[in-house]
Amino acid sequence: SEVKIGRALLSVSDKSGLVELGQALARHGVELVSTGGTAKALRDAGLDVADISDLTGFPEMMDGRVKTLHPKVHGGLLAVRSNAEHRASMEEHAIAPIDLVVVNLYPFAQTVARGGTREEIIENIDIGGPSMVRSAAKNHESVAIVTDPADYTRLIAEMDEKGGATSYDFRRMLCAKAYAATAAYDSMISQWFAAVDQGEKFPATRVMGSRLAGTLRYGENPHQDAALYLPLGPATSGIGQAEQVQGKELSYNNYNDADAALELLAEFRDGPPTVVIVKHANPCGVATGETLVEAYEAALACDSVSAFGGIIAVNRPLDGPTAEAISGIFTEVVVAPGADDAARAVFAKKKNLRLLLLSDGLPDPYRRGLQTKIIAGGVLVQDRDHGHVTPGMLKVVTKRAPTEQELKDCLFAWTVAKHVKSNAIVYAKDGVTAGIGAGQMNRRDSSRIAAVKAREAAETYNWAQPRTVGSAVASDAFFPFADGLLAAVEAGATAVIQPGGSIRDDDVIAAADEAGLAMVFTGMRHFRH
Ligand code: 93A
Repeated sequence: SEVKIGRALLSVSDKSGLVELGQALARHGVELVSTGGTAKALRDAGLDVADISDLTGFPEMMDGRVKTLHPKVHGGLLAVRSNAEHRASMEEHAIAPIDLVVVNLYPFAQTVARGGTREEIIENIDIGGPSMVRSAAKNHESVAIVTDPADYTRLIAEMDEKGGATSYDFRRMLCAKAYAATAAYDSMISQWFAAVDQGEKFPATRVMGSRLAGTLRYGENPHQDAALYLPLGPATSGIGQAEQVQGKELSYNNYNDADAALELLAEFRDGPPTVVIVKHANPCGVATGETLVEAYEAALACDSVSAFGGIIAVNRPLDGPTAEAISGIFTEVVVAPGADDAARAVFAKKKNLRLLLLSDGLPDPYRRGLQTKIIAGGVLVQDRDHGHVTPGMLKVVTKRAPTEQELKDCLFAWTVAKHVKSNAIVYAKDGVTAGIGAGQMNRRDSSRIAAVKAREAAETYNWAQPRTVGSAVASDAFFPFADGLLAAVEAGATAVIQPGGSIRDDDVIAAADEAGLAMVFTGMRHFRH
C-alpha cells in the first residue's frame, strides 16, 4: 500500500515552509503543479513548477474564483487507480494522476478577525481548496493530502524513509485531519453567517456536533440570553433526551440542576429505590430505601430547608404515594424513568411542576464522553468523570478495618461526593446521606457545614442525635491536614473514605487511629468545580 509520489499539486495561502517542501519534493523527482501565487513563490526559489492553467487548459479566472475546479484536477485526484474503467477514462480524457495535494485554505478566520469588509470576507471563502482536499482525502487509498504546514516535515521524513513513497497509515492519518480541517472551515463560515451577518446570537449549528433545539427564557440570570443545543448525531441518553409531560417551560437552571440530579442518580441505576434531591447543582439529600416513598422521605429529611424548590430524580417509575409525598413541598422538577396513572393524577394538580420522563431509562454513569468549559480566550476539554471506585480498589490504612455496614456507607457516601462541588464532604449512614458540605474553599469548612446540617435535621425531626453519629464520611480529595478529619470525628463519624496521597497522610492516619476510626483510601479523586 505504499504509493510513490510522481506528481504533486501545491496550492497554499500560508506559504510558510513551502520552499523547503518544494525542494524536498524536487529532490525526490516529483513533478510540481501549482496555482498562481504558489507557483511564483516556488519559481522565485529556483524550482521547476508547472502552472495549473497549463494542466487544465483554462486560465485562472474570475478573480481566482475558478482555478482548480476542473476534471483534469479532480479526475486526477479521484480516479481509483485499480479500477480499469477509471483508468480508461483517464486515458480517454488525458487526465494524469495526482498523488499528493498540499493545500491550505483562504484565510477566512483571519479576514474576519482583522475586521475585513463583507466583500473581503466573502471573497475569502475558499471553494477550490476544500474541493481538492475532499477529493484527495476520499481517495486516500492512493493520494496523500497535506492541509497543515506542521506536517511538511513528517511528509519529507516519510518520503525520505520510503524512497519517495507514502504508507497507507500515513495517508489515512492525513485524510482524517483533512476532513477535520474542511469541517472546521465550513463550521466557521456558517457561524459567521448566522452569528455576525444575520445578527443571531445562537447559530443554528455549532461545532461539537450539536444543533440549536430552542432558545430558553433566559440564562442563569434574567439578563443572560440562553439556548439549548442537542446532538446532531445519534441521541445519547441523559437529561437532554427527557420528555417533558407537564409543567412550565424548563429554564436554564432547571436543565442544569436536573442534569446534576440525573447524573448522580445514574450511579444507582442498578441499585435499590433511590432518590436524589438537588439544589443549585449540588445534592442536598440522597437516599436509598425499601420503597421509593421511603427513600424520598429519607432524602428530604437530610436537608429539608434546602429541598424547598428542589429538583428530584428517582430511579423507579413514580407511584402515587411518592408523588403525594413530593407534592408536600414546592418542587421545581421531577425526573423519573416513568410514572404510573396515580402519580400522574397527583402531579396533574400541580400545574407548575415539571415532570420529565426518561423512556430510555437512566444513562450509563461510566460512559465515555467529553466535557467542555469555555474560558476567556479559550476552551477547556476533558473526559467526563467516568471514574468509579470498586471495593477491590480500597486500601484499609487504619488499624481498624471498616465493618460491612461501614464499608457500604463509605461507598455510598463516596459516590454522592463525586457529584458534590468541591470541596465535598458527605456523611452517610444506612444508605442515606446524613450531611452534605459542598463548594467550600477549605475541607474543614465543608466538614463543619455538613455536620451543622445533620444537627439541624435532628432538631427538625426530633431525633435523639444527628445521623452523623456512627456514620461514614467521604471526602472528594485527600485531607491535607488532620483537622478536617477531626471535625468528622467530632460529628460522630466512625469510618472514612478518601483518596489518600497527601504528604501528611501519616498524620491523618495517626489521628484516625487515635479516634478508633476505620479509614480506606480509594486512590482516585473526584474534584468537581
Ligand atoms: O477561489 S477558489 O475557491 N477557487 C479555486 O478554484 C481554487 N483553487 C485553489 N480558491 C482556490 N484555491 C485556493 O487558492 C487554495 O485553497 C489556496 O488557499 C489558494 C492558493 O492560491 P495561490 O497559489 O494563487 O496563492
